[in-house]
Amino acid sequence: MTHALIVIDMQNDFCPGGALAVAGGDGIVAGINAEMARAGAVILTQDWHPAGHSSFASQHQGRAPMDTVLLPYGAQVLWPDHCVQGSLGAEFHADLNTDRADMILRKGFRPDIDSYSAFFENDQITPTGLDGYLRTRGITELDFAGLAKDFCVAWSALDAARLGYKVRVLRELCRGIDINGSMARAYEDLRAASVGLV
Ligand code: VGL
Ligand code: ZN
Repeated sequence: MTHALIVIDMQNDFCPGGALAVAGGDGIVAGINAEMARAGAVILTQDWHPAGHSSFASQHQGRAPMDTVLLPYGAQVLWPDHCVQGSLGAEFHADLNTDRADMILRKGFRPDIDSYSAFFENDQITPTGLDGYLRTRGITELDFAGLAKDFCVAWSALDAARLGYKVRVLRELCRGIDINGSMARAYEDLRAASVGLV
């Protein structure tokens, strides 16, 4: 078994009614559950921030959500408070089939650094451990689905390609935020990295 489905951040806060709602985010849950039946391994990621996380606009005087600031590791978009550890918003969507998951990977738990990608935090150096997990299981082919297409899904897929995995993004099983051209840029970057868009 060399294939895994990686489901990115299918959490209440990224679904309609949540703190950082992605339009139609809840509309892909059933399709993702169905896709799990075809997957060799299933891995879920969970955005998991401590209260007062540095990616929250509330922590930056005079800044609003969706502003970009410069943090020590580079540019960082500021978000509404979301996916706070232990909160209802951080829980997976109630209809997501979490029973099928071999592993749940939490990310974004360090107060001073955000982590869009499932592989590296936003400094693009600090590993989450997922690469080691996949390698030691002999998994080489990855399909990505989930939220948000232009941030955590795209960054994860790009890192996976860079790490040498055979990567596909299941376009219909993702939804995006699309701020400041982020969706067009994500598609450009994914195509340039030869990520399959299916
Ligand atoms: C995400 C913004 C902030 C995502 C997570 O899952 O795409 N986006 N935290
Ligand atoms: Zn986050």
